Amino acid sequence: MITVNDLKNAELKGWLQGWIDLCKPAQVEFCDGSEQHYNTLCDLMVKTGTFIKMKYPQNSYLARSDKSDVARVEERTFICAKDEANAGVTNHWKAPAEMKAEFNQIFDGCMAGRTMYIIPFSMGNPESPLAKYGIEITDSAYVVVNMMIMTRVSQTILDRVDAGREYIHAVHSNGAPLGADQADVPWPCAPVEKKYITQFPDTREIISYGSGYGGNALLGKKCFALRIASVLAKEEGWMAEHMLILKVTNPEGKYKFVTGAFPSACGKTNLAMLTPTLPGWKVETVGDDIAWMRFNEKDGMLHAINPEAGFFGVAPGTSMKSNPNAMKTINVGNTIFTNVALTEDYGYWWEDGDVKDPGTVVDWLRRPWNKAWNPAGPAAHKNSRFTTPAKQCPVIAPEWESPEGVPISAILFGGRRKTVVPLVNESRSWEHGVFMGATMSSEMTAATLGGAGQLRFDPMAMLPFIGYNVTDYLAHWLEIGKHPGAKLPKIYYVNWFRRGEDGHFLWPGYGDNSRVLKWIFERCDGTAAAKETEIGFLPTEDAIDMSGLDVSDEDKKILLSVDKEGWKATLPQFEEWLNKLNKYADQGHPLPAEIFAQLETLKKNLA
Ligand code: SAT
Ligand code: MN
Repeated sequence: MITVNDLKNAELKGWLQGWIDLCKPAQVEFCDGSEQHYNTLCDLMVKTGTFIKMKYPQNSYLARSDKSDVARVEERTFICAKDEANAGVTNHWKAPAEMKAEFNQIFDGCMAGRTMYIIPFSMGNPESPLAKYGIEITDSAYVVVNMMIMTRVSQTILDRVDAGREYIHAVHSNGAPLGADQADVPWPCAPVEKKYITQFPDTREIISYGSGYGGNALLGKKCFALRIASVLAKEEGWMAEHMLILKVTNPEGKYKFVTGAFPSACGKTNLAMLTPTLPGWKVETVGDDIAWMRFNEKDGMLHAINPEAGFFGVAPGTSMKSNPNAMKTINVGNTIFTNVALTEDYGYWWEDGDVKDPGTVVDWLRRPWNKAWNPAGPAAHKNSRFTTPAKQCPVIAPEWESPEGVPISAILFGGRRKTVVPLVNESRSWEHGVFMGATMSSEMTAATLGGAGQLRFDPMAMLPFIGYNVTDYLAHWLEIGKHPGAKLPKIYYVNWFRRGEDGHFLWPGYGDNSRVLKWIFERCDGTAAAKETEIGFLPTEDAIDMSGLDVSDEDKKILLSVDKEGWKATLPQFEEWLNKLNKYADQGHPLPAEIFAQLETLKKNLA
């Protein structure tokens, strides 16, 4: 086992030793990414009670979190840029020096009685020119094994960093030191008001304290691959986006790659692994959450890589009906379940899965649970997750680890809109597409603050993930559109969630979304028909393949037409939103004039 003293890189050594001196762990352990280390850590967690070994699927474990530590905590997430205007209206901000001073106190001794793990990892195939490396320090074995699934961890990466390769500095602690006579708990963490998820864009650092859950602690994911990467992408002329990547192949064997940005709970993972209902069409998966895209100078196209190596998917609602390929991926084994229910025979269970009534199970709060007892809450937490290797997915695209990435022909944006927004709408231009992304929105339900009919905006599905001012982010999107010699992807706004007056879904969704993908595929080839409307190019009535589909003519019409009055009524909300983004205009962060110009065009078209 290597130690800090074996390293040659003075910067790396100094950084690690600084954190060791501050955190005061009982021991330090380097991670080499080996199966042996993975198994050792899993066995250790079974002994300490963090993990339960499951009987099914094979080589899989269940973890149950503290009940206060179940999701990303946006109100405790900060962009520590030089000044507040650099963080912009979509982020919480703290001054870097202040934050560091506070960390010097709260990290002092925070790993007492615990092991500090050092994880060298790569986002993307380590041999890809689009990949970036990181080192995460953590006191959580749970984080180590999840990082081993979600990223590429290896000794080679440590060797390359030691030899001087650039890396992102990431530090995580559960914030629960263990006293000499203190009994441990299965899921150590700090109370919500002591949690901090911080990004320092100027020094490319991530420091996370107090939470062991998901994106709070697996720092390669949202913290690195989106918040920090979005800053790097702006500086270096590429894009880090909250997008799935899929490959769609037509019956003649011709294929294209498409990315899609959707807010959470809009079925991104399902779309990425879709089983087409159209005969002869095929969809394969490159990624389900994050895309890094860069211009390829040979073909002028944006090429995308999936920086991740696994899926961290929401369990409830995943079933053989909603996403058979995700179920098959999980069932290969080697999966970590977090906060799902445990069946009597040590298998998994969650709401809206394949088994309707599991009998008596142990719920995520470790209590006996049975449907017949009318329990107060669900057996699986609604943000319960599976962590599973992408390579196990039966429809993983052969190109998914391609070093040069996959050429992107189309970008999809979409939200959840019951009204107004048609099934699919092609942007007139890149700039118009950027406007569509900037005004991406979903309806709030009556239960959400703000009430029904109000829109919740989520630009490019990046609201909590843009590591700098959102206006500069939109300017960067426009800048990408001006890349010399670029063959830009076409941009589409899709809406699977339109409803009729009586509330029924107009569109079946799931595998039938392949019909929309087919139209987009053929638009990219210039062979599918469209009509120009006030809001963009919509499919003509018969341009979308509706063969064998049980949708009434009346519903088809609504799905493929422009609700002019509805759009007009939306305009004031668009305008209010864009003005809100523009808060730091006079501090050097104006919303690009082009975005306002697009709003004016839309107004004029609808007048
Ligand atoms: O917890 S994660 O940020 O990794 C997943 C999510 O919230 O989208
Ligand atoms: Mn996501």
